[in-house]
Amino acid sequence: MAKTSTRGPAGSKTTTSKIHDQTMQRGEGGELHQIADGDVPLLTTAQGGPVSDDQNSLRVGPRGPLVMDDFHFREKIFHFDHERIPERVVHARGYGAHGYFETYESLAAYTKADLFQRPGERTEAFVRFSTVAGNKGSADLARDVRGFAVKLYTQEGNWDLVGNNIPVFFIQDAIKFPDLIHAAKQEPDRAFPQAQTAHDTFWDFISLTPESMNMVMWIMSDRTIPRSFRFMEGFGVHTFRFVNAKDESTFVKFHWKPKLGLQSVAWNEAVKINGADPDFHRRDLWQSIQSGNFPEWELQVQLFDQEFADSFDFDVLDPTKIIPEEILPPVAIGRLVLDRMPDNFFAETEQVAFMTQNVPPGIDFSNDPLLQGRNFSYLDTQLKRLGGPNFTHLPINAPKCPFATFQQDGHMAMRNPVGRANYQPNSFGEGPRESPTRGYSHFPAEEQGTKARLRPESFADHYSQARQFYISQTPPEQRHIAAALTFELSKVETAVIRERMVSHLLNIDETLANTVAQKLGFQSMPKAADAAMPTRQDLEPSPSLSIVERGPKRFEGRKLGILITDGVDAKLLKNLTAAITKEKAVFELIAPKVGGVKAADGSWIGVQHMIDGGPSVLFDAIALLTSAEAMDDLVKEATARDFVADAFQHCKFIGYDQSAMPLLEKAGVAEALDEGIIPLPGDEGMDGFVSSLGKLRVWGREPSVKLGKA
Ligand code: HDE
Repeated sequence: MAKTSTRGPAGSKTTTSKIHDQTMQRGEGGELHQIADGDVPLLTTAQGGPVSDDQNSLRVGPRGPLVMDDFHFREKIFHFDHERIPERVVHARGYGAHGYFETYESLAAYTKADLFQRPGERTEAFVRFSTVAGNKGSADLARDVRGFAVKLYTQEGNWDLVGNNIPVFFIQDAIKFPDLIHAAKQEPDRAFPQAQTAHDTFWDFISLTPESMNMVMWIMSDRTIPRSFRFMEGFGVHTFRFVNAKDESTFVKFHWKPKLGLQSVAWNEAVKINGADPDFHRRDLWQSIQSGNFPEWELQVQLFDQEFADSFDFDVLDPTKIIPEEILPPVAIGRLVLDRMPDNFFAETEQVAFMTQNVPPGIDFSNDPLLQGRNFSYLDTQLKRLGGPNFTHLPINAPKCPFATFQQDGHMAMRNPVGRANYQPNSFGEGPRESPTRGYSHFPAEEQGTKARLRPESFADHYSQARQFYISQTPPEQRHIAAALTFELSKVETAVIRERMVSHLLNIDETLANTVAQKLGFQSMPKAADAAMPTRQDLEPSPSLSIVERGPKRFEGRKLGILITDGVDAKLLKNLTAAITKEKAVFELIAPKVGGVKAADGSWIGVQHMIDGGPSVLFDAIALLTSAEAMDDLVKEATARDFVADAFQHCKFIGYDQSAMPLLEKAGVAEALDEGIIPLPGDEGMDGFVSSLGKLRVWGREPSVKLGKA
């Protein structure tokens, strides 16, 4: 039988990050073992029993059957077989990080919520970003809404603000949620498409659900293909209430505004990123936090009273509507910084349980029927997913303030009440008691009405805000909406569904409807959809709805891809990378071989990618620092030509030194040099180039490339 001659101390901790020396030893039968040595922790079973051989299962003779005595094998395989838990029914693919929320000023006048009382106070936070429709293993750049779920571990209990990166939703009543999600996810008979809304059942449901039209404009905009979680807005969506110590209520809508501005990718870019790096958003968050560039958002609130609500054009309880920021400017009340990745993805990001009903005193709900339905749903889903009622015992879900309940037992109970009395009132003076003064009090809203299944008249206008969103976009963004609708509907096989959608578009914007119909090859236009209320033409555009208007002013936080070759001018490269670093942006080097390149001065420069592995879609802008001698080979390389042609097509800035001109020519770019194609170092030096990069895209180029033609 196998034997090892040395072992570490039994029970030594296995959670060490130190890399230990492991030695290989041969057992009596000649088998090789890696053995615990010196301070190497000893491998044990989950029961703590020391393990002698983790390479070979117990058997009778070298070629004989395995035996049931092998409790180590049994336990190891048993545990492995149970490693998976059900993925979230929606928002299955997600990525999270820890951080903190910092309050700017006391909000005592509006809310008694403890976290908003003291300026400068920090509250621990965990945030999980997600896509909605795709399964856990789907790609990051699916066209989809992004979840933006924030857990704030306040001193009066956890507050979960479970929002999205879009401030409106598809439906007005939670009872329609299963239908919406069934229609959006893969079709049940064929189990595809995954992580795509471009299919019949989704557009069938949508085209039969006029209340979704505002959301349709948002999801067909570039909001659903964000460049990074770091450059997205987040929204609480519903109207909530702030409640102060005098029990006075103020309505509130929550907005997270990214410090580095908004940015999305182009659709053609998204398609390619999904192939080049399906983990693009994960990697981006990981890299930026690990390198100390902590993403930051400001929490802004729109505060209003009943009088404003009554005078507003739409019902503030309708989650398919916004209150334009130009009408009710949001006020900044704090900032959220993400500065630490989880130690373990499963333990934290996968097991985190967000629930809209987690609110501390001072924050309350409105009668938004979607919100009220959500308050019912989230607890159920955690029970199913995490397997029992004790999911709050998991460290990621447990409050970080003192807490005491009489809850006990159940699967995996790690905390039970101590003492004799596990109830109250009791005569033993044991256990916690409720407090009418310190405990959560629900806002005493007066309610009355007849019990019925109905939808209020005030929810009936389905097109006006959809139109407002569309007319608030810049021309490139309007082109993208038309292109996205065309693409999605081109994947719909059932002609009547396409027509039905265009008939809705006619109620939103006639030019948009005509463009889409023409691009889809309609022979004639359908008539406009019957509308419960006519579309209002008098709503002013709201520039704050445009991503381009909310874009960054600088290249900070973005990534430059620099293609270099043998013979590169090392000094030029150094000047460029120094200018990028000064801008608080990052760069990665790409070369024909991942081993690196030999610069003109003989120095060796290491790189991050070979050309095939580092296409330009992974970067916000590119630079070409090459050499005349490397050009002959480089121009023959299709991926090098794509590197340039894609960057051009995606309207990115391209810096180049003169030696790269043949590559620009071969990529079909040389004859279209515009202000975004910049010779390096150029008149204003590298700083001038880097400051141009702050514009991110040369939108003026777009109509001349295929991408721009809707
Ligand atoms: Fe969710 N939603 N949702 N949702 N939702 C879930 O809870 C649900 C809605 C949102 O990163 C589930 O833990 C209903 C709106 C996010 O873990 C589930 C309705 C908004 C996340 C659920 C909605 C959201 C979820 C699935 C219609 C934006 C991911 C797994 C009334 C304001 C949280 C889970 C995370 C997750 C139900 C609509 C955001 C099933 C019934 C509107 C960000 O409970």
